Amino acid sequence: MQTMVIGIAGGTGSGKTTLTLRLKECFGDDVSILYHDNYYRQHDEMPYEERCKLNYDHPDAFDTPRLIADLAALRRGETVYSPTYDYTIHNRAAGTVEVRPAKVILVEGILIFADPALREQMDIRIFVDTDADVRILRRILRDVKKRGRSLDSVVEQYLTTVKPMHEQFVEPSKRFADIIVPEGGKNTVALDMIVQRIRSHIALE
Ligand code: UZR
Ligand code: MG
Repeated sequence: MQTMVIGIAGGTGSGKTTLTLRLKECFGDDVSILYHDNYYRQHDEMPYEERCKLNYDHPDAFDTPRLIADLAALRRGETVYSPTYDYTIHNRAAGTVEVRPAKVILVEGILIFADPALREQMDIRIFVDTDADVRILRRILRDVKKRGRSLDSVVEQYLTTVKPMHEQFVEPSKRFADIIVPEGGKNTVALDMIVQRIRSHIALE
């Protein structure tokens, strides 16, 4: 089986996860997903207050070699056990998720195009491009409702790390994209085109 790897990058709150989940809904078992966020490094020795202050928007925050190794294993037809992450405690969670080999592997994350070794593994690179004002509004709602944050902490984090790291690493990585999708999963024209491309790959395999 020839595996097709599709990278889905973009700033925080851009709509990457929505696009990824739409594609998964369309193709079921033919698509597997690796989330770079699940490969955030583990910081068990560090107290919670310290972990809150870490820079999670820098490429070094991730164990990218492990993600690359898992992607290689999937290509060889092996099932992998991806770590999981708990944003509410800023640390790796206890369980793992089983990720099975599939005709199409989606790799999702803000910084997946910033790492050359990872980037080279992708057959198609998609960058979800959404205005910063829309992204921060989405991020506030999401982090307060789903990631256990206060409004003040989201604003503080955005200004101290998220925005500067976006400008330094995420935005410049857009140059490596094959396709730029405005607004992510709600862009039905772009979604249809990507779906057609995946469908033709699946039909060939
Ligand atoms: P998405 N993040 C945290 O806030 N805490 C963590 O422990 C790990 C990650 C945030 C990270 C990044 N940044 O902006 C975001 N900060 O998760 C990426 N600060 O996730 O693409 O779903 O927004
Ligand atoms: Mg997301």
